Amino acid sequence: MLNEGLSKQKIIKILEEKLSQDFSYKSGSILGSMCTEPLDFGKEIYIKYLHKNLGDPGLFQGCAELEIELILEIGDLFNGSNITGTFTTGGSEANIIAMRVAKKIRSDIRNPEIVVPASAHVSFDKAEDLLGFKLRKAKLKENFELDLDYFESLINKNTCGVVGIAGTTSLGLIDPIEKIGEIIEGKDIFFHVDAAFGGFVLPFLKKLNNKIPSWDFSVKEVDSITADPHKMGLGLIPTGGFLLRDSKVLQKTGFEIPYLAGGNFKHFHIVGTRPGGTIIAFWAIMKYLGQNGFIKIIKECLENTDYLAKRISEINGIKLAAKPIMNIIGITTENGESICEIDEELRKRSWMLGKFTNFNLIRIVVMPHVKKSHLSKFTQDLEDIVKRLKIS
Ligand code: 0PR
Repeated sequence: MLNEGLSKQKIIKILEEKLSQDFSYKSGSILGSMCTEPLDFGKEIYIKYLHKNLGDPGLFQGCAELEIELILEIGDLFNGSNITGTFTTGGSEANIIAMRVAKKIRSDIRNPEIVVPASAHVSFDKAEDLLGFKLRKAKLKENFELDLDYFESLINKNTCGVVGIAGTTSLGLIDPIEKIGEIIEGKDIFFHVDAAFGGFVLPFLKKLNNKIPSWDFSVKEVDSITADPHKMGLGLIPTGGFLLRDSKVLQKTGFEIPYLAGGNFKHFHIVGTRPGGTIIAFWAIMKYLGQNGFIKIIKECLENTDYLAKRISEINGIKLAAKPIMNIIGITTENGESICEIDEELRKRSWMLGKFTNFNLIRIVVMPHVKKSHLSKFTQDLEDIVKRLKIS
C-alpha cells in the first residue's frame, strides 16, 4: 500500500486504462451472458442508497419494509398470495438457501437426497457440496427436455426436495412443473423452482399471448422460487430473489442473531451484511417500468431472438439445438461434429458466447443490450466460419 495517496485524476486514469480491456455490453460482443446494463434510473437510485445494510434490518426499517413489499409484489406476479422471501446475492445463493430449507425441514431423513434435472445450474452442485445431501440428476431426452419418468424413478423415501427449472441455463426451456407437482403431491417433499432467468421473462411472455405452461405459485405444490432481478429484471448486480410460499419456514429454519444493533432478527441468508441499495433500486425499477415497460423490453428481445433463429436456420451445417421459448438460443452442428472449433473461431472475432460441451451447443442470450445490428454482424461471421471449417 502507498504511503501517500494518489490524486483522484491519477486513480481514475489508471482505472480507465486497466478496465478498457473489459468487454462492454454496448459493443454487442457479449452474446452469452445473462447479465446486462442495469436500467439508468436503477443506477441513480442505487448510488443514493448504497450504504443501506439489510444484514441488520432493524436499523433500516424503511428499507426492510420495501423488501417485504417488493417480495409481495413479485409473489403476486408469480400468482401467489402473501408470498414471503428475501433478496440474495444472486440465483446461486437463492438456490443454496432453498436446498438448505428442503434439507432442514426434513431433519427426520438421515441421508437426504434432492432430485434435479441434468440441466440444473451448477449452484445445485455447490449446494450438495456445502450442505452434504445427495444430488440425484435426472437425465434429459434427446430434445433436451426432462425425462420425467427417469425423474420420478429417482424419488424415494430419502428424497427431501425436488427442483424444476423455468428457463434452463443452457436453452431457456421450461420443465413440466405441473407434472412434477403431481408426482410429489401428498408427499412431504419440498418443491423448488429455479426461475433465476425465467422469472422476469415468463409473466410478460404470457401477456404477449405466448402459451406458457404453469410454472409458478399457481402450481399448488411449488414451495419456493428463485427469480433474479440482476438478469432480465435489469437490476443491479448483486440482486437475486428467493420467494417462499410458507412464511413459517423462516421461523423454523432461520438463524437467531440476538445481538444486532437494530434488534433481534432471523437470518436465512448465506451472507450476513447484505445490500439494501440494490433492493431499493429494483423497487424503483418495477415502479418505473410497470408491466408495460417490461413487456416492451421482452418484446424487443423476442423479435431479435426470432431474427437470430431465422438467420441460423439459413446457414448450412448448423442448426438450433431446440426451438426457443424465451430469449435464449442454442446452436449446434447438423452432423453432430463438435461445436468447439466454431466457438473458438467466434471468440477470435470477439464474439463471447456460452459453450456447453456436455450438450455440444453454444448459447446466445438475447439480452436487452443485444441489438439486431449486432446479430446481423454476428451471423455473417458465423456463416463465414462454418463455411471455412467446412462443416456440413
Ligand atoms: N439458476 C439459473 C437457471 C441460472 O441460469 C443461473 C446463472 C443461476 C441460477 C445462478 O445465478 P447467479 O449467477 O446470479 O448466482 N446463470 C448464468 C450462467 O451460468 C450466470 C452468468 C451470468 C454467467 C453472466 C455468465 C455471465 O456472463 O450462464
